Amino acid sequence: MTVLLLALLSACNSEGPVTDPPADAPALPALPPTPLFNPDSAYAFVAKQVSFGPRVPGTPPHTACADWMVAKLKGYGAQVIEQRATVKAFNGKELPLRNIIARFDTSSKERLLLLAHYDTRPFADKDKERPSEPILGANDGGSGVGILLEIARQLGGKKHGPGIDLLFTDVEDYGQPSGAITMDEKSIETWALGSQYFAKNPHVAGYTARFGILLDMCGARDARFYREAISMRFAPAIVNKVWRTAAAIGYGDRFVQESKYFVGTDDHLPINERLRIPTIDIIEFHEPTNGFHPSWHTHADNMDVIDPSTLKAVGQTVLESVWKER
Ligand code: AHN
Ligand code: ZN
Repeated sequence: MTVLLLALLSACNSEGPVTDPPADAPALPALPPTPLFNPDSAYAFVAKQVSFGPRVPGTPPHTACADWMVAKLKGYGAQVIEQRATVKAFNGKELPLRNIIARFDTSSKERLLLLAHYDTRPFADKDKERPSEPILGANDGGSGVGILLEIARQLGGKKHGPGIDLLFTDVEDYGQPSGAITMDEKSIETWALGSQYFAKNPHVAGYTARFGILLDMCGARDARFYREAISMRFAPAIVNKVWRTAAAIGYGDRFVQESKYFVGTDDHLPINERLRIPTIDIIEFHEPTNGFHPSWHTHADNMDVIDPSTLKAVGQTVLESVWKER
């Protein structure tokens, strides 16, 4: 009797029977482990961009930074395609446009698109001091590019699922000054000129991709990323996939399962609207300002804002999301 009672008790405590998988279960091919995103390397890539000075289209620091990016990307084994054009800014100024596309595994017909803008805002229109001078754009511009360059370093030569195109857009941030959200159609069209150009003139005839991920302002200390409204309109399944992936690898605190409407437009809009590639925007929502980070479009957008642990949370989540895609 005592023996039976003990047996019953231990059965209640156990988590259920431990059994081997059935012998006829198909063996899944093991996925190669996801490369480790190095936050110090990404941080150094942001610092390097900032060291050129403001990357305003048509200025020498912009050219020097673009040349450095192209050399780096080629060094990691990418095929690099540049798109050059002249575009007109909202103020009538003619600007040289230079989109940079780095292609990995060009033989693969299945593609994924990762993008970020590398130009920086030509004025600090949200700053009380020196509002007509250009900003350093460590977070706004620098962070997304830094993360993508580290992803390029990790992808170089490694075979995984779909081929990857990295798109570094130009002339994203030369738009008509306005607040977020409250932008009319005409004002919206003055932003993201490089992405608009790409959507009308893709680098490969008939280009498409399974999905796209845009990185914008992904470097500030303690940054939180909410489900962004334009992304939810065009690509809710991709938002869910990426946010779930973040939680699965331990970044659920950074990627919050809540939607916020605070972005007027961004580089993902033309890609969604014209190319019909479901593309999301990973962009910080800053709770205290109910919108962008306080350094946004000010001279405070410098290296003091950038924290490697934020670069890591975003970079590892994006790497994991593309690596698990078969
Ligand atoms: C607005 O919503 C006004 N701008 C989002 C695009 C942007 C500008 N991202 C960085 N700078
Ligand atoms: Zn900006």
